Amino acid sequence: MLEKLSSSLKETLRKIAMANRIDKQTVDEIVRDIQRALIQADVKISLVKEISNRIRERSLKEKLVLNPREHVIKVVYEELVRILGRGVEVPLAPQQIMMVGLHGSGKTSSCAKLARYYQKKGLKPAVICADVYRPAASDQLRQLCEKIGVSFYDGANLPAGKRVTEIVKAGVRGFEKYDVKIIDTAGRHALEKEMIDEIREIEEMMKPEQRFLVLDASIGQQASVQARAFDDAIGLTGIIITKMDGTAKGGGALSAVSETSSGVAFLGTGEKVDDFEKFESDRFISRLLGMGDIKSLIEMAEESLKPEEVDVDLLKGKFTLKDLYKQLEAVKKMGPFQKLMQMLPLGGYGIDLDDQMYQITEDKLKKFKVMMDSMTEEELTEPKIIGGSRIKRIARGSGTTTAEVNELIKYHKVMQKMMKSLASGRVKIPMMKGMSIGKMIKKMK
Ligand SMILES: Nc1nc2c(ncn2[C@@H]2O[C@H](COP(=O)(O)OP(=O)(O)OP(=O)(O)O)[C@@H](O)[C@H]2O)c(=O)[nH]1
Ligand SMILES: [Mg+2]
Repeated sequence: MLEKLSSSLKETLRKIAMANRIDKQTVDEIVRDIQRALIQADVKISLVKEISNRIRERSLKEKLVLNPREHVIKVVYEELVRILGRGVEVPLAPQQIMMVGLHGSGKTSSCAKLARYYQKKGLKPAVICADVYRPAASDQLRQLCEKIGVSFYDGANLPAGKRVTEIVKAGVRGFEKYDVKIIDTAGRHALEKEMIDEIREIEEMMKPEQRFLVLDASIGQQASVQARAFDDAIGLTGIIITKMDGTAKGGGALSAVSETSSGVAFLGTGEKVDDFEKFESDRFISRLLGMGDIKSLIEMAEESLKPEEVDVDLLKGKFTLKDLYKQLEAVKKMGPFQKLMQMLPLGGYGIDLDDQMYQITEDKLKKFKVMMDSMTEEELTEPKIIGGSRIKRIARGSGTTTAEVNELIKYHKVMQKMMKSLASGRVKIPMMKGMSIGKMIKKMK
């Protein structure tokens, strides 16, 4: 999905991490890369310009809370989230949902996907087919529903020549005991008056809580025209963009939609019924950037920078192996170590870690923990006392080598020194648990 955009943005972030300094020239370069990536993904030029200006402004003028590289990454991330919109709330409650959209946009498939979504959340969905124009329409929907064990109604029991509104009314009445009633409607080739009249009529009669427009991602920026027209007709509550798996233009549809009064609710990412996901722009961007849960990382970094959050004991200059251990645990809790390392501005130290090196680093940390498990209480609190014979014993006990134990001791010394510098106020490093570990690792390389 949007692979090209994703890989260019990842490359840009890597450049930021590797930059020696964040100055005007670097920011200009970053902005140019982002522009190129967004234009290729079909995002509207005016939006691209806007995001460029904002990144330039914010990167250079905003007061720094994080270090300069992290600050730029944060700005880029927040601005990308902003152009995609936040996504819309989709309540997990009993409700009626009406699906509208042009011919072939993916309404019928999305009805089944949506039913599956609610089913997985523990609600009981049912689907009503209100497409009497295409003979195969009801068979298609019935088959999809049968596959996932969802009840289905198409008015087959009503007299011939029934109107769409009668079918919907009978269906909703019949499914009274169901939580979520999803109504599929017929598509047309264009925004014709009859189609609009028909969906208006259904809308006025049923007053469905949700009115979802289904859009094919490959229409790109055209998305906003359609979204506006349907919004005028029935007041949209959300948009489902389908076929995200098959186009490089997904950025166009996504960003165009965020310009309308409605936002993206779901994404269709394939033909199978489970190829469907709730849209949350921050998650989506994190994934495009290949950064795990960047939002929580940024929040954590910011929080841990607040003065009152600083661990006083650490700053007193007494930094034991146990403290180191605690920090390692914190790193673990924060999720995949590799992702964290990728977030760190390693470039400033001229370190370019490839994937394999990340892996070794994580293994190394695991080993450190095993070694610490082989130490006595005294050794853990007063690492100074660990001399040659103790090192040998610890290595034997933990199945490691003396060189590896030495490395841990050195690791601890560097960290302790950094803590002391921090306490004296000479050096300012982010107190993010884990960030400091990362910096230490870099110093050791
Ligand atoms: N690859 C991919 N194909 C999809 C996706 N969503 C729908 N399709 C395919 O697109 C085609 C049209 O989907 P439908 O669900 O029938 O579209 P519709 O809007 O109901 O079409 P009409 O009822 O004719 O207006 C089908 O072949 C689907 O399998 C998606 O997210 N990814
Ligand atoms: Mg259909």
